Order: sequence, then structure tokens, then C-alpha cells
Amino acid sequence: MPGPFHINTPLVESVGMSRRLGTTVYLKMESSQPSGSFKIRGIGHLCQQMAMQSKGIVCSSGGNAGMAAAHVARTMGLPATIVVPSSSPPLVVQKLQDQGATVKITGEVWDEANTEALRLTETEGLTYVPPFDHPLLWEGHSSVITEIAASMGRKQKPGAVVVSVGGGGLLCGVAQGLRGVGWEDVPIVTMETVGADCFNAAVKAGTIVTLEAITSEAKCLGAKTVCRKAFQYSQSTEQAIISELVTDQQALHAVETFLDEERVLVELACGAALAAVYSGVIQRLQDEGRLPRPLGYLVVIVCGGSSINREQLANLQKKIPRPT
Ligand code: PLV
Repeated sequence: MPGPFHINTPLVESVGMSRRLGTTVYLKMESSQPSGSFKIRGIGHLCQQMAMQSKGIVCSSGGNAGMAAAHVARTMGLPATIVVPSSSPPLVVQKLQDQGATVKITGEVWDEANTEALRLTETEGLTYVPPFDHPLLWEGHSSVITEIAASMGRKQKPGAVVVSVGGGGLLCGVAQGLRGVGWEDVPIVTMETVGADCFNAAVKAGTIVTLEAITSEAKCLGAKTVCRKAFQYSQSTEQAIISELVTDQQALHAVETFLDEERVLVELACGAALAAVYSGVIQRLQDEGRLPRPLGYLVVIVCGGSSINREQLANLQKKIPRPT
């Protein structure tokens, strides 16, 4: 069986973040994965289980799931069709083509691209690779926590883990991973941007809701409906999940600060998680008594993302107004 396709990523302290928070902050550098994000963990695992006899795969994506699927398919010698919405920047389309994938642009948001991917699954007999809603994806993503536990030792629990949420696949993997290593009492802080906040909307409503539109520039967080499993985790009393929002401005500021301080360029989707520290969300949660102080150490999953370069960053800087 080919794979695993992902690598064991660095777990490094961010001195700048630790200084701000007054607590040690570790970055789990998923931005270093082949294909540029954590997605390869779950998608690699799913393809190992489901695509061995396949005549090709089809994946609907805001970008990064597609990048992971294209990478895995190329390594397995399978053709890949990636369906992206028109909101994905040309940079993503180019990178997918560089990986040898056929790219189809359908609809304005991921949900519409997904309908087309499901249609192709039926008509072309391709193996469907979902970007966030599948138990094999969550199982694959859970290795991010297993690695942290192996590095730190199981007795050294983090005080909290910070993740970005789009459709909720990473959250499910992290929740499953924490349970797997006996860290089920470690709170998860979930970060979304306003306008790509389907998880927060579901938590507030107490039921799964579908957003009318995606108005955030963090297009890779732009699923209109969160997956059922993520919502179920939010309802469980076993594990605290704290759902928080930041603005696009705060996510962009986090991307810029991270680039300056850590010298790594990540997407706005990842900036949302970084803003948990840079915009004082964790400190506020401690002030409110929702997270303990002291916290032990904090882990931020640096989910990464490939739809960013200097030009795309400049575009975002033009589009997203500065705070006045
Ligand atoms: N992006 C998905 C879903 O898009 C995709 O198709 O690539 N951080 C980054 C850099 C991401 O690309 C994503 C998801 C997330 C975080 C959130 O992960 P999720 O969807 O598992 O919650 C619409």
C-alpha cells in the first residue's frame, strides 16, 4: 500500500506568541506538509483505503483539499479531477494543474462545486474524495494530535488546542485524536472568520444551520454548512469546545504578523487560528474564566494553505479595509 503521504511536522515554540500570552505557545507546523496543509493527513488516509482499485478520483475543494488530493493521486498514479468554485484564486488553479490534475470551475462557493463533484462521481464512476466530511478523513487528521503527544509525552497535556474550522473536518480529527491519547479534557478553541462561520452559527442556534452566503475572504473556510459530526462534538459534555470568531481584518493582521515573526506565509484560513493569540482571544477567554490561567502550554495548529503568495497577499490587503 502506498503512503503515508504526510510527514511528521515540526512542533516549535513561538517566542513572540509566548511573550504575548505569558504562556508557552507551540506551533504545529502543518504548513510544512506536502501540498501545503494538514489536508494530506486525512485525504492520504482515505485514498489509501478507498482509491486503490479506482479509475480516478474527484474532489470538491476550496483549494487545499484539492491540492492534497491531486498530490496523493499523482503519487498513486491515478487521474484526479478537482472541482473548485470561482472564488478560488487563479493561483490555486495553476498549482492544481502543476500537480497534473484536471481542474473544473463550477459555482461560486464550495457547496456548488461539491454538487458537481458528486455528479461526476455518478456519471464518470470516479472515487469521491470529500474535503471534510468523512470518518476516514477524521481518522487521518487525528495523527496531528498523536504526533504532539509523542513529542511532548502523554503526561504533558496542553492547556488548549486552537484550530480553524471550515467544514469541521480538522476539528473532528483533533477531537478524535485528543480522545485517542487520553487528553479528552483538553479544551479546543475553534476559530472562524465572520462571514465563513457555519460552525459558530450552529453552536449559537443549537442546531445545524446553512449560511446564506460566504462573505469572508477566507474562502477555504467557506463551507455553508458544518458537518454533523463536528456539531455533535460541540454538543458533547465530555470535551469543551469554545467557538470564537475574528474579522477578516484580524485574520489578515495575523497572517502579516506571522510572516514577520515566524517567516512563514499562510492563508487567511490559517490566520483565523493565529489571531486567537495575536488578537487576544485566548487572553479574553482566560479573563472570562472559560480557559484556566495559567494554561500550561497552548498548541496552535498552523493549518497552512497554498492559495497565498505575495500577489495574493497584496490583493487581500487591498480588499480588506484596515481598522481605522
Ligand atoms: N479547506 C477546505 C474546505 O474549503 C478545502 O477544500 O480546502 N485551513 C485551511 C488552510 C483549509 O484549507 C481548510 C479547509 C481549513 C483550515 C478548515 O478545515 P475543515 O474544512 O476541515 O474544517 C471549503
